[in-house]
Amino acid sequence: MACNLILEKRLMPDYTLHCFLESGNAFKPALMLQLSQADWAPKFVDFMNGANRTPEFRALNEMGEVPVLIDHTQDDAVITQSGVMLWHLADRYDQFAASNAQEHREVLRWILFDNHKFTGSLAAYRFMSHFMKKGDTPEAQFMKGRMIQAFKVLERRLDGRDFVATQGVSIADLSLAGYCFWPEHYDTDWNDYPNIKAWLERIGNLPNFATPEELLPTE
Ligand SMILES: N[C@@H](CCC(=O)N[C@@H](CS)C(=O)NCC(=O)O)C(=O)O
Repeated sequence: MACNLILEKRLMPDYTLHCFLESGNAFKPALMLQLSQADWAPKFVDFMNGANRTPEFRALNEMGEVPVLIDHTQDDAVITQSGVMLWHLADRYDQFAASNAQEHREVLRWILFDNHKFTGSLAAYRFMSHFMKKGDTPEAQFMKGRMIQAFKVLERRLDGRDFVATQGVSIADLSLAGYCFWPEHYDTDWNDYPNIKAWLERIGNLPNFATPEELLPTE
């Protein structure tokens, strides 16, 4: 029995991430885990067939949202909201975090902007346009307008800066970059946003960077 327990512990990764490839929200913690060279495993959620709306999934996350991170090093703590995951992992690996109160406010400010305005509009427009093929509806066009406004905010912010919230890369950058590697899915050419393009190249050049396709499962 004790032997089995020890074996199970050895086979169990430190983290399980419930996720699927198309989810930029899942890519945010996946990228953080990858850049931290953490011991983690993805667990596929069949989102396109409604797996996130099942009672089993809601028992895990009452919000019915992907991603969900299980921290096996902390009594299988269930963590939802990618921003909370990023914060949790930054604490654990002591990198990409804020190092003083002012940076703390900046990192949080940009993660909130990302969740509400940037990812909030981009992911909705991408879903309507690329996946539902309903990009011409007034609702989709409204979201596209919000998305472009959010792009302009980020483009201006990155004028003369390498990263969004702190001098070096922080979890705010990882949050904002979550959906940025599929520009063709939301009619965007990053050449139109040279500061964002250069910032994405900086993120892509971080040691151990991997793409969503390399990190997230399709089945
Ligand atoms: N703010 C959340 C957003 C998560 C989210 O909206 N995930 C999508 C998949 S990428 C989802 O589960 N949507 C289901 C729904 O909105 O009901 C986060 O950052 O984790």
